[in-house]
Formats: sequence, C-alpha cells, structure tokens
Amino acid sequence: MIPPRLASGLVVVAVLLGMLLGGLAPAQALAAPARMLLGSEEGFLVFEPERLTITAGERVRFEVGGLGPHNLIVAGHPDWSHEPLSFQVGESWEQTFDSPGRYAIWCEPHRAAGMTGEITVLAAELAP
Ligand SMILES: [Cu+2]
Repeated sequence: MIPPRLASGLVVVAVLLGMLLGGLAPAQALAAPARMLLGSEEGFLVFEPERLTITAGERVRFEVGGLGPHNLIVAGHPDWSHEPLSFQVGESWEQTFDSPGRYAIWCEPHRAAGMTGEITVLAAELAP
C-alpha cells in the first residue's frame, strides 16, 4: 500500500509532468480528435453535430452513431471522403483536414433524407 499522502504527491508530480510534456509536444498531436456522429443514437438520419469547425491539420473521428448504413462524402475531396458504407454502430475512422475552407458533407444513401452537414476548416494562423 502507498500511503495516501505519498499517493496524492505522486498525482501532483504526474500532473505537472503531463503539463510539462504537453507544453513541449505539438498540441495537435495530443489533442483528442473532434468527433462527429453519423446517425444519431436515437436513429435519426443526421450528422451530430451538423456543423463542425476545426483548424487545418486537425483530425476528426467519424463514428456511426445509429441506424446505417452511412458513408461520408466531402464535397470536392474524394480523398477525405469515406465512400464504403458503414453498417455497424460504433464503426469509426479518422480523417485529417489540412486545407482551410468550408466543405459541404453528406451521406450518400441519406442525402435526400437530409443527412447533410458542413465542416469548416480554419487556417491554422487564424485559430485562437
Ligand atoms: Cu446515412
């Protein structure tokens, strides 16, 4: 058993070490990816959130949230799109968006049903 006082001291050291390393490493590599659901958990044919704003170079984790099949088409960017249909709730992939701009997105099978959205990629120098 580690005495409680020593244990809390170790936690403080771990947190400080984390902050130190966090300050040295590129923030981008450490930040958790933004997350977008394809299909809501209630089964609605939507992206959640419908609009997402990120910074160039940031990655987004796309995850099937409900009743598929869904895919992701990014206007003008077949390289960022995920054309294969995903059937399984929880299926996910990540994509990095490196060019600033506003990009319409949609799910091919459900575009007519309104499953559309937008991803805004801000230039890194404009980011807060
Ligand atoms: Cu869909």
